[in-house]
Amino acid sequence: MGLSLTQKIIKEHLVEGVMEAGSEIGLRIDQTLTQDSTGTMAYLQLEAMEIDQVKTKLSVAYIDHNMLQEGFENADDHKYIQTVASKHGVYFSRPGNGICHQVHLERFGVPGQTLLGSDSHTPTGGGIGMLAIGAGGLDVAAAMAGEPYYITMPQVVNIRLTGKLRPFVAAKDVILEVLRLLTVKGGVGKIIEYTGDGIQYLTVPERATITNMGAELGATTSIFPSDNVTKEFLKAQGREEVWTELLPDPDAKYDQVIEIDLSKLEPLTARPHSPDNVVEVADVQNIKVDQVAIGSCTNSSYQDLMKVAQILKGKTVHPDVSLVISPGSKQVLNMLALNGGLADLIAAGARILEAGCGPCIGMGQAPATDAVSVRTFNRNFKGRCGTDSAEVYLVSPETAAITALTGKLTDPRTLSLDLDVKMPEQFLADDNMIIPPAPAGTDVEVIRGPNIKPFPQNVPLGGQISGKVLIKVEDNITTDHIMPSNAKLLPYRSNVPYLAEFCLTPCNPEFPARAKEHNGGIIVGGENYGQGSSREHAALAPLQLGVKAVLTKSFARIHRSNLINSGIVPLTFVNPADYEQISEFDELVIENIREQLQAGDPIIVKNVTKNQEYQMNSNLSEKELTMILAGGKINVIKEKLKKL
Ligand code: MIC
Ligand code: SF4
Repeated sequence: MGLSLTQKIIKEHLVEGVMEAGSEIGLRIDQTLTQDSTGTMAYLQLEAMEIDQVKTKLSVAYIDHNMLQEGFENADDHKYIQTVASKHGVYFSRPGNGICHQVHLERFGVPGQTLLGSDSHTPTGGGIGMLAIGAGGLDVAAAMAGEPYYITMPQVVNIRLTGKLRPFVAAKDVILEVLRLLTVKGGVGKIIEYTGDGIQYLTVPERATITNMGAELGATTSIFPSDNVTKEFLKAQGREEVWTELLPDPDAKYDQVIEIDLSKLEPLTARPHSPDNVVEVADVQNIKVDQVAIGSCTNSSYQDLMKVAQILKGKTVHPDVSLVISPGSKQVLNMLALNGGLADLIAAGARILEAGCGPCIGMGQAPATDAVSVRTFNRNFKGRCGTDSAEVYLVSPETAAITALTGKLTDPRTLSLDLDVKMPEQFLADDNMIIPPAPAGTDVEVIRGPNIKPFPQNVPLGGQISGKVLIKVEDNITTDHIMPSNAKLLPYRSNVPYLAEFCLTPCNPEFPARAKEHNGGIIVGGENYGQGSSREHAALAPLQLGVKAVLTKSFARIHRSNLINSGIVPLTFVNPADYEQISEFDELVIENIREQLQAGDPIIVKNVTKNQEYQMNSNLSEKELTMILAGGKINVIKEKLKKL
């Protein structure tokens, strides 16, 4: 039987397990990436593993998130990352060089290789034919130390793209359509593989827009074949030598096949407050808009920003709109500066930021009270933009640009303009903002500022878990709810005790105080708990507050792993209706938890307050069980090191 592209890459990297959906597999990781807001933690953990030089083919540390330097904190973290990277054999991408995913695609990605990144949008690399997976910082640190990455072998879903996009319908509309079809939990436990005649018309940055936002489906990753389009892109980046052809076998078998005719797609938008709340732009036209934000790792390629520049050329941004542009990389910004595109953007009134994540993670440019903000980003969760009452719509760069001119959400096909943006034959490939590591053995001093505090560490699991239900939350709670990130909090990513004071506060401002009052306890959640980012702070902050277990209808993949890595027990209801029975402040007890977990049968949770019992699944793999019993991954690694 033929193999899918995913199976081919997994087969090539399989170090443990069998390639059957549902069984645990260990993968050899070729490349890693970190960014600064998850990176400090990842490198602290790497240091704790006492590894001298990273064991990967390539590891890169990017600075792209914490770019506002209101105080010393972010600059301290940048210095720490720069020095620790240099010491351990990691390349360092300086602040200003761009967003990790975009720069990695441009300068480092290699078709057929595996990439593990401490950021949920690492699957952007799938645009170039990499198997690129997002994970918590500790998993990435372990991969840098040469450990395999363990996952449950996902199902492989084939999305066959046919036809060709019509003018003013964009790659963003393709992934919004997939989100409309599958929803934000439709990709959990799955890898999405794109094939079909239609992919020949999609450039690598367009493909990367699609794989990037596969994160919003909850998918393990998304991938496109490596074909002539990939070759042309790599050639234009001066890296043709890393290209190899990588296609699925013609008789490859998939777990599910979905067909999308590109020629039938319309410009789409995800309405507040979820990326799967998708409708046609034409159906919600004329909503008055206060802010337009263009950029992010989803949509700030050269082509994206040149289209925006052509739409804005010679015009002025609507008087009621603030247009902000955050370019994805120095390469793109520099090329636009040289070809006049940047001048067109500035002349039209765009507010130009440095290359980085910027407003996507609420680092500045928070909209006004009750404002409507139209963004080319990937997430529109409530409050993520920095303003709780703002309404965020996600759209393509074409829709965003015309909207900035009209002041109303506008279907870009109303433009009487022929866009003419071609892929450059040659990108401006200058890696002067990437610093190679010091040669192995060099004595590099690692600089640690006062912002870097020790991270909480768990103890081995005791005989029983008991505690109050500190909070009960609904479906689709994001890590932005669990551990909010914005310009005020992001600087404290290396200071978990401080961050913990804000844990789950968007759901209930009392949560941290409750947790302290009751000496920790238990969280109860609905479906897809912990969707969104890879930040392990969404597990470390609850750990800091004494949370012992999280009971939900289902978990998002990365957050579940982060809980396990932190030694917090994740359980799901055998009977989801039991969720309704539990109330906040109920006293729960799980007796003989170690034995119950080891037996592998449903776990009995007693509700002492209501005199009820619930059955819960743990679904722990052997490796996960070891971590939970040991009180987290670091304890397992330390044990292993002791034995060496
Ligand atoms: C995000 O888009 O939410 C982030 C910020 O990039 C996160 C990582 C983080 O929280 O630092 C992600 O997507 O993993
Ligand atoms: Fe940065 Fe936004 Fe991409 Fe996260 S989603 S990596 S914050 S640009």
